[in-house]
Amino acid sequence: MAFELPALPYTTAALAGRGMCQETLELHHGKHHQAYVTALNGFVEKNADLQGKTLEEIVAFSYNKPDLAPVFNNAGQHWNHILFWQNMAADGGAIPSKLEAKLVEDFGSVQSFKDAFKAAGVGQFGSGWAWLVLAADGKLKVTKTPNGSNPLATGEGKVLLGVDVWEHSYYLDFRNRRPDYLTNWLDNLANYEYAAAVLG
Ligand code: MN3
Repeated sequence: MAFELPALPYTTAALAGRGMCQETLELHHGKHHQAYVTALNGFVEKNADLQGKTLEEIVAFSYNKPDLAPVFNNAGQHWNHILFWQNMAADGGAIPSKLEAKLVEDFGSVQSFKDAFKAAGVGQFGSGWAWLVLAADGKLKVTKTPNGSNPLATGEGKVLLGVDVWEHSYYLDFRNRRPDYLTNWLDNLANYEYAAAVLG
């Protein structure tokens, strides 16, 4: 069965008052994410090795295989964006107490977590993603990946939050100011309820 673009969990206008305008979401979801899904389906159609595999299996299978780099890029981006839409909310920014306690335990303070996350996003040269993951040692960690890669592929941990730092994610709202986009994302858009649910 072909992969499909998931519906957004809110309207394209829902985040406009929180620093992500309707046009950004229309283009990002309807054009960019759709293009990854369409490209991925095209690769699966032509490659029997990919058929019958879940998205997660295709990401793992194509990781670090130079001849499958286009497959990995599009499968990774499909996986990343499915997560990204869930990682934002119209009432984002509020951190549940259980997650807050874990952030304080592992980073020293909520602000230290935000500083580390923002530094990862700003420090990702070119396109990519910044992540909050639960690592195998049980600690929360911040990491970053280039282009379409993700912690599922690299094995860095279970993803609690991921933010898209490709320019298409913020250029209409923040122009070249990626640090401002990330500050706003953490304070007003991030769905910490989702992150807390993953933490369990
Ligand atoms: Mn994107």
